[in-house]
Amino acid sequence: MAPKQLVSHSKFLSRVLRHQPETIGITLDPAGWISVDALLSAMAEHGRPLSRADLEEIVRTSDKQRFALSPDGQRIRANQGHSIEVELDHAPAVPPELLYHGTAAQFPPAIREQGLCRMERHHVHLSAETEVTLRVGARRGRPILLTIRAGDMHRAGHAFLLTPNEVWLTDRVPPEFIGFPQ
Ligand code: HQG
Repeated sequence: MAPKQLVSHSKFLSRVLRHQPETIGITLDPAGWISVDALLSAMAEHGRPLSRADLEEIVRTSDKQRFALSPDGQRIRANQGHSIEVELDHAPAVPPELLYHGTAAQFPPAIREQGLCRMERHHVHLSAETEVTLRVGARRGRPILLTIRAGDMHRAGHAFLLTPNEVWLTDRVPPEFIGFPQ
């Protein structure tokens, strides 16, 4: 499948598996899973035919591993980024001392006041690396890298979850744990 088509299908899958399953008449289970058969037939009915092989290619090649297939290959879900209510059962984990969050230059004044909030998503997304993280910030303006004292947060009782694709999730980051660039 052409890269452009892959990206278009991947965006569509993000929308139905994270935000609006009802637009193609599907319902996700409480952990966000849907059977691959049900998904593919609903997509076909809504003018988005996709073969199982192409779906598997999208899962395999998604740059951020946005989707996961169940071990038996019968079900699929988004790994993170949901706005609908799902219980992802990602593993609670002890974070490294420092994690990073990429944001854009216009946001730090509000973030200094409120900390990092999950906005439309379920969690605040943090990362142990800086390169991709800066690119995440660049989606919304001039990128700014925030340094999060995750070890201190954890010792203060904040829970962290680690997704299979190494995204660290937490409910919020209070301002006192955030380092801003000079
Ligand atoms: C900012 C995408 C003002 C926050 C990306 C961010 C990532 C605040 C934006 C993944 C704030 C929310 C996650 C506050 C947070 N005041 N602004 N108090 N608290 N913000 O997209 O972390 O393509 O919901 O800094 O590439 O940018 O979906 O989160 O700029 O990996 O797979 O509010 O989503 O991946 O934006 O991105 P988002 P994010 P996918």
